[in-house]
Amino acid sequence: MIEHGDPALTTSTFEHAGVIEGFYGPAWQHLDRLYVIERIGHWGMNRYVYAPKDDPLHRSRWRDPYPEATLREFRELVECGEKAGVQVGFALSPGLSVRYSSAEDRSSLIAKFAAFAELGARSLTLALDDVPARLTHTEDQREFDSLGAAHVALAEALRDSLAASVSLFVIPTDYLGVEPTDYLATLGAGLDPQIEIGWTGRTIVSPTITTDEAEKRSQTLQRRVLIWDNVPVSDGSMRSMLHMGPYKGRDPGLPEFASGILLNPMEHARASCVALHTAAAYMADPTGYDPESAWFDALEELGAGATDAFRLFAEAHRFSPLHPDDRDRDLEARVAEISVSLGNGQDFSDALVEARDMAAARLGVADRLRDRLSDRRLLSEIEPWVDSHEVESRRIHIALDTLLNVVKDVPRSEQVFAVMRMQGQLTLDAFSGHVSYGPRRVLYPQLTSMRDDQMSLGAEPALFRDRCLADDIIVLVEDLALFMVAGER
Ligand code: LTM
Repeated sequence: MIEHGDPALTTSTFEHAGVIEGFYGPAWQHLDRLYVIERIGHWGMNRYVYAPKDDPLHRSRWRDPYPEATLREFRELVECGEKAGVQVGFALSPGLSVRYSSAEDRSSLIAKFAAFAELGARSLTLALDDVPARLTHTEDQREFDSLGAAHVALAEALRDSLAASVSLFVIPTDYLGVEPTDYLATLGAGLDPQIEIGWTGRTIVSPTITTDEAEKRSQTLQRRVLIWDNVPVSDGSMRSMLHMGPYKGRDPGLPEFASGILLNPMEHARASCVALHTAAAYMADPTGYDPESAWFDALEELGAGATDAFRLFAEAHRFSPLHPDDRDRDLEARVAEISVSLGNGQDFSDALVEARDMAAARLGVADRLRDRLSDRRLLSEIEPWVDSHEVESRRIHIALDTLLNVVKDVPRSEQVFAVMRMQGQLTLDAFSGHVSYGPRRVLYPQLTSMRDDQMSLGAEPALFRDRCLADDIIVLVEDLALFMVAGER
């Protein structure tokens, strides 16, 4: 861990550059929050927002005050941020139960936000995402023309209660998509231009975010957008995934139409730092950003003690909507060489030996990480995937090793027994539900709208099936080995 006072490497071109801890599932531990705030400050980011969906006092029980002990921890976060150059802010998400027309509810919300401001928080967030997209209480339907009007009234009351030095972010209920909605037009026209309004891109986990899309949304909102980027988050239907690829697919021109980017991380704080480190490099220099060299730098730093093993491990955990083709690029390239040579009737034995040796190197990754990775909290976060990586690496190794035995000039019986032995060995390894080398099946929440009448999945690839590289290699070996032992010699 770096010492406080370690200077930031770079600064961001965005006014707001950082992290919003806004995922579903177990929230980070205090110690990890301190670590991330320190690190992102060092990498040049300047914002952290506390908004964990499953903290009841943030969302379902938003009216109840935080206990003293939690407020003490929050103060520590603010102080840590001050030393690291990171403004620490807090969010509340009252939309599941708030009565927008109730003076009492408005006062409770304002008072709870005021407690954050007293701790020294300089940015506060009203999170109205994932709440009913219509007014549900009769008294609200009587008082407001629309949900948008109710949200404007609440946000404006909050803005009026805060000192001018405190920034206010609003995460709207329509937070994704590019086309205007009446709701967004109401927010754009009604909210003080100083209030930032969030947007996740054209879907929830946007594979790319273009300057044109940001421009369009900023026109509707009558201000630059604040991007809530659902990278590298892995909650809900994505929990089997570990997203360790570099930040990618964000246009260099975004600063013109986006005031900032806040990344929503995984529940695994330390593992999220691979994406955060690379995103900091993008935000420091969107035009010169090179995802692969930024990724290399991130792995060097975070994988200290076992960098080579950490790189091989991360390589097998890049798959996500940002990297839908990445399963383990070097290994995959070598296996593709075998297929191509085979198709052309050429000798593939060198490529096969190389691929088998690559599998052997991957088989040693688990032990090397367990023995040598310096960051033991990182190791414990990734441990289930270290296990699945070991299981899948063994399956790949068994398959390629079998093929090497089959292609040798040995008695037919040895070839046949090698194929039969392989089937026995492969079925011994149980799958764990944690994904390495690409998913067998995963559903990404790629919604196209938050409106009941327009909601659908599917404009972006959402369901990824049969993408496991280990399975692909086994199928290739099975087909080839069975073909070779089937015919006349
Ligand atoms: O993205 C937003 C604005 N809200 C939620 C997040 O809390 C959640 O973590 C992500 C990913 O599942 N999706 C959301 O819709």
